[in-house]
Amino acid sequence: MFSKILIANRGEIALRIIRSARELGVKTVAVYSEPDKNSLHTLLADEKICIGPGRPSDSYLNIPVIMAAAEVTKAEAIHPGYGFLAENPRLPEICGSAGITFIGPSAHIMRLLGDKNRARQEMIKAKLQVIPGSDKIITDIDEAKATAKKIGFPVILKASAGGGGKGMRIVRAASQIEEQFSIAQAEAQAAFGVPSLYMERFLEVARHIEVQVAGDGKGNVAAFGERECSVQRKHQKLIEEAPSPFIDEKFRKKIIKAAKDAATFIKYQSLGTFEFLVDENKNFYFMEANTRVQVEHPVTEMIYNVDLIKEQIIIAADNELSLSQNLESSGHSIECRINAEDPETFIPSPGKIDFLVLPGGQGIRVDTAAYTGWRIPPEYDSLIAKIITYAPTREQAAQKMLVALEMTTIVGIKTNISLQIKILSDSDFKKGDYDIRFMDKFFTKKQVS
Ligand code: MV4
Repeated sequence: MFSKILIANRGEIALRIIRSARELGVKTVAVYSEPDKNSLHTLLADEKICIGPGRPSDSYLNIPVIMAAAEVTKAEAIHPGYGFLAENPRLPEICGSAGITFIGPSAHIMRLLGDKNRARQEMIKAKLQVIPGSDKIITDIDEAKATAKKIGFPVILKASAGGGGKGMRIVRAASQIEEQFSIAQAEAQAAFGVPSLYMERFLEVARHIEVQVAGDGKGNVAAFGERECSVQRKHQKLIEEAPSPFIDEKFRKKIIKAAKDAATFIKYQSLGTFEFLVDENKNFYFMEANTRVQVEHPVTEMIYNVDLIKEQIIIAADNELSLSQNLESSGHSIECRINAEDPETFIPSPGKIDFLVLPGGQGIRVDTAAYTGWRIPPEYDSLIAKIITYAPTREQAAQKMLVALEMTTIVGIKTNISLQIKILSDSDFKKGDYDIRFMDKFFTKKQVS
């Protein structure tokens, strides 16, 4: 096992990684930007080192400075968390040449799955069902028109360098394809520096369901059950749960097998997530794969009684999967993301937390780096806490969440807690009767009432 690792991240995920590392007897180095001087990860790590100003590109995204911090502190490995450098193949590459272990997949796997068109083609080879679409990058408008005609409207144009909803355009009719293609190409070029687009048929009614995997890079893969992530707004997930209320045991076996086969096919290494769209008839289609630990990993941890971050560190240290390949889950877990933002306008609300009371008790977990007196810096995302509940049934986990949300007090900044309470109280949510259109419908319903 490593004796010391550096955490190239901040906030709740930095604390989450410190916790698992300490349980493994591994010392930690926190890196922080100037506005994060009083952030909790700098207080709880064994060592800390300032890596620059608040702007992400000057600190948490600055590879040379992070490598220098690892060398100065003699850290043997780097954990990137999520966001920031987590899916940048340059980091594992440079770690390799510096003799430092990157806690995550190889640069090769990252490039393969980070290119969403390439990932799609690779998953066809792995015999996964993908959404009907283009078989390569579409380079001009004539090709776009011909492909759309072949697969049928509505279609969706996606940036190959995108993912997570960035750089997508839905096209509902042939008359719009020329305009939408040009816009999407320009957007992809501006956002990612690459104009590459691919096309899929747009599924109007679908659920976003993802499967957690862990692999050793040698073809051994453990696949966990699914997470249901359809409650999202503008591609930001708000609530995740495991298992999905939509999935029965027979279907679960099929989707887990698909993810496991896919990860085995590419000899996946480290923690990863395979995302699927599931239609009304329970057809499931590979959408994209993420090569990092995800924000919503706790719901899987709760029902499988596993510490995924610990496993991720062990895989990186030993090149071996210590997990049993027959995993069993029980109960139900729900996660609500608490954001520092106006619950109606969604405008971020950074500032000082004057008073903070977090919920607790049986089956309640809070992953956060917030504390009374902390000033949330405006430079970073607005996620300030994740409340996670666990109970034998979905109804009990949801009831527990409602009480936990009501017993949470955050004074000084605006949060989305009141919105989360309304979602948990919604009759369709309570029934588990929702898909990716849920939040749009939810806001429409609210206008009417
Ligand atoms: C889709 C889709 C329907 N059809 N692709 C969104 C995030 C990124 N991972 C891909 N996403 C989607 N891809 C096809 N072919 C629906 C989504 C999607 C979505 C789209 C519009 C509005 C909200 C959405 C929420 C989740 C997924």
